[in-house]
Amino acid sequence: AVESLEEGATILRGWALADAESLIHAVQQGLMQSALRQMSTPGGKTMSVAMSNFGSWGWVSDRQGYRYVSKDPENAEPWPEIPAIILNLAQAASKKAGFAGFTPDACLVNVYVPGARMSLHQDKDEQDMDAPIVSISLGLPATFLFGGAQRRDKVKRIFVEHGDVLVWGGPARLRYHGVAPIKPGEHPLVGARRINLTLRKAH
Ligand code: MD5
Ligand code: FE
Repeated sequence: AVESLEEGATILRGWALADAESLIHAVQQGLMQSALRQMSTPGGKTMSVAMSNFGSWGWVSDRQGYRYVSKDPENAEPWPEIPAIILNLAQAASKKAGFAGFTPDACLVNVYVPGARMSLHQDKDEQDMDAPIVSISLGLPATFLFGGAQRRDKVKRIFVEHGDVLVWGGPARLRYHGVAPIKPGEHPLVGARRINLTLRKAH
């Protein structure tokens, strides 16, 4: 089922379901090379979400700020390649949502345990704001917070679950957004976690 949320924002419910086991396997393989870690914010807090990256560019946060880097600071090696199964799914989803020719060079892996959350923010560390962002949800469900162009704007709550794919582009690309604290639970394939794969064109 394809739902349009707002101009530029599309939910493809269950779009990743058929590939879920292969996606999870590919994520686990990549994480053996670049392990999950809890990054610090520039303000010195530890993020509740554990992260890693695949692709030519990986998003990192530390006391110096937010940026994309080509090597994993933990092992000084390039990030693992974006697994083909993830890349193909993201390209098919973006095309379905009306963004042909999406060539992501960054895949952020976000892993949420119950209680983990992501506060309201904009994604503005990428150079190409014309490219959409594709987000693949696996494991425990979440309440996605979809705001406006300004932090104070009213926020819509969107329930996202295992297999859902969201495409954010055009006027939705710079909306404020976040994730409410994950509720306790156990997912049969993933355990007590939510995995979110976020594909972007960073450069
Ligand atoms: C997540 N991750 O569920 C989300 C999925 C992040 C992040 O927010 O920065 O890692 S990406 C959601 C997104 C991206 C760009 C625009 C909008 C939402 N939006 O307009 O709401 O872990
Ligand atoms: Fe974001």
